[in-house]
Formats: sequence, C-alpha cells, structure tokens
Amino acid sequence: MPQPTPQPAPAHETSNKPDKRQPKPKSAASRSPLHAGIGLTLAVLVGWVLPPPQVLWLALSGGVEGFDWAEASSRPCEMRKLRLSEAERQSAMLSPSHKREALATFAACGVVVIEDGVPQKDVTAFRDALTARLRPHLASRGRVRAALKRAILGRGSLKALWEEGETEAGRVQDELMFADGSEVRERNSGRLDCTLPWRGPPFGASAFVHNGFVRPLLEALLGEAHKLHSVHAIYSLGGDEAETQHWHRDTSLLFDGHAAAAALPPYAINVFVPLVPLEARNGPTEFALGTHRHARDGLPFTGNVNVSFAVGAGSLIIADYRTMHRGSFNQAAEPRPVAMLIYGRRWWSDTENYDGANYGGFGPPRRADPQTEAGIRETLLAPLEHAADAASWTGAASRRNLFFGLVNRWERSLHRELDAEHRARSG
Ligand SMILES: O=C(O)CCC(=O)C(=O)O
Repeated sequence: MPQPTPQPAPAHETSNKPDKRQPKPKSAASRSPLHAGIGLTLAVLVGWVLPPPQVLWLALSGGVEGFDWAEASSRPCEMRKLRLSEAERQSAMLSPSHKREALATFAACGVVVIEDGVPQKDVTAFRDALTARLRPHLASRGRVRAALKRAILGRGSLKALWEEGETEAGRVQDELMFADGSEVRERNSGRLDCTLPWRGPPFGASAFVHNGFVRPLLEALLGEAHKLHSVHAIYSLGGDEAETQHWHRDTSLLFDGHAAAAALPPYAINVFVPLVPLEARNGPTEFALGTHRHARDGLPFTGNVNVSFAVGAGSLIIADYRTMHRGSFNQAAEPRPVAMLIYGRRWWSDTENYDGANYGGFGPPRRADPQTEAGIRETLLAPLEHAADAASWTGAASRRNLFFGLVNRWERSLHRELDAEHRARSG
C-alpha cells in the first residue's frame, strides 16, 4: 500500500456554490448558426433511434466539443456537486453545460461529484450481493479475531496460534479469510477492498460500469479507447473497527519528480459509488483537492483544502487516481460499503494494489535491506519474481504473511474491543 504522508488541514463539507472563475459555458444561442444547424440536422437524422431527450442534447451541444486539460487544470479549484435535472435523468445523459462543468471541476480539483447518478434498484442489488458475498469472509475473520483475543489474554504465542491454533471452525490456518486474499484485501484495520466479478449484474450492471453520466467524462479525460480496469467494493466496518487511513494516492505517480508531470492528464480514474448514504459519522472518503497536480509523491500538502461529501447512495464521486485521499474513521454501528470502478488508459494497469503479489493487502516481506547490494537487486528483480511466483505466493507463505501482517494491523482495534469487553463485564 502507498506510504503515509503528512496530514493536511481538517476536513470540511463543501458548498454547492457556482464558481465565477470557471470558464463560462457557451450557451447554445452563442454558437454559430451553422454549428447549431449541423447539430440540429444530425439530431433529426438520428431521431428515429434515440428517445427525444437525447435528440435534444445532440441538437443543443452541436456534437462533440474540445476540452483542453492543460488550460482547465491550471484554473483554481472551486468544488461543487452536480445535481442532475429531470431531463438528464430521463435521458441518462449529462447536459452539455453539466458536462463542461464536471470536466472543469475535475480538472481543477482532481475530483467531481454527480449526485444520485445510479438508480436505487441497481444500488440495492449491488449492496445485497456484496453483503452476501462477504458474509463467509467476515464470519471467518470474526473467528480469527476471537482466537487472537484469547491468545492476547492468555499471553499465548502468536507463532503457536498460527501453527497449531484452533478457531470454532477448525485450524486457524484453514480459515477462509486466509484463502481468499486474492479477492479480499484489508487495506487498514476494518477496511476491506473486495474485488468483484464484472461480467454481468449486479456488480457489472451497466448503471455502474457503463454509466451514461460518467462515460463522456471518461472519454474526454482518458481518451475514447479507455478501459474498465476492475470492479471492487470498499467495505468499511462499523463499530469503531475501521480506523482513519493515512493519506495516499492509490499508486505512485507515473513520472515522480518531473515538474512537467503536474500538467499531464490522468491515466486512471476511480469512480466511487456509495451504497449507503455518506455522512460524517460513517467515515466517508476525504480528498485533498488539487493534489492530482503534484509533481512529486509524498510532498507535504498542507494548504490544500480537503473535503468529504455527504451524498446519497448511488451518487458518483469521480476521482483522478493521483488525488490524495483517505477513508476516515467509521463511528457508525453499520458498515459503509462503496462500489469502486477503476478505469484507465489502455496501456495502464494497477500492479501495486491488485496483482498476485499483493495478497490480502500485503506484499511479500523484504528479505534484504534496500540500501544494500542484495536489497537493490531484490527491488530490481521483484516484479519478475512476483510474476514468476504468482501461483506459489497464493500458497502457504502468503497466508502466513497475511496472518502476521493482520496481527499488527489489528492491534489497536483488538485492544479497543478487549477493553470494551472488560468494561462491560466489570460495569
Ligand atoms: O474507505 C474509503 O472510502 C477509501 C479507501 C481507500 O482509499 C483505499 O483503501 O485505498
């Protein structure tokens, strides 16, 4: 996982006020009559295949328009949330002015929000299927945590617990949660990242992966030939288990340390779709605005405004992969599930978080000090070795690595639970 970085100013909720400094959207009337006329003719010609609202947008927009990343991203960020009109909902398409506004906000801030962009029936289907899919993992996780708490209280050895310990279901080593590390990765204590099948509903439903409001933005930002990289859900557990994450970008910058990199368009975009309403209490994702334009990884970024969004289930939070963000502490009793659709340029892939070497949220342990000759060789060869060993790394060594990694990651939340249980017994 990406390294912790210094913390910016406290989070606050953003306003929805329009930005006077953004480029003024051109109205249909301000375009040349020829431009509007071509759009109208096209619209009439395709009218027999498209329902009326789409025809209207085609006529008004006059076709595809240009978008200049360098110009738009150099403007000051003023965050706003877009609310869809009834006509946009009916057509499942963004109006030309909303498209311009969304692109301008994304380019300047590194994130933009479209409220209620996924129908509730698709949100419910996704959430229910996710809950059912994670149930066995969470049950197994609960058994392992209970065994760990017994070991902590009895001052038992963790090595012995792993080698011959038992849970209510059998050997610790045989617990399901150690077998599905290629699908479920615990990013920090209580924050699960679950990789999901995308071939059809509910996880691959068009309303999610091929969303009509998102598609034109992806085309403008990643190019027409962009791809869906993968479909996931972040499942942040309730009951004080999911702690605040460190600030991070999901992968290192492509051209870390090059001033020119700050002006480059995105190579990947993460579309977060909350599956329950987001509010301060359930620990929504916070974003540090403008950090997608940093030229160097790990810079302190005090001075950037950081925001989280109180939005309904089914809203679209569209973030540049380079934008620094973190999930925050979930103090609600219930989990906070969020769908996460990752898109990229065709040549791009996230090999840091989702390749075979990242098992359960942990990479293989380093064997040598990175500063030594052996350490330099290890760094150099790691990608080749991981690819060659992908099969064996999902075997016994990776499970053991996951167990000991989680023991560290869970330390604080296990102690919090033990304290609460102790207080309940004695009070
Ligand atoms: O919990 C969240 O909302 C964000 C999680 C995240 O950014 C991550 O796990 O990398």
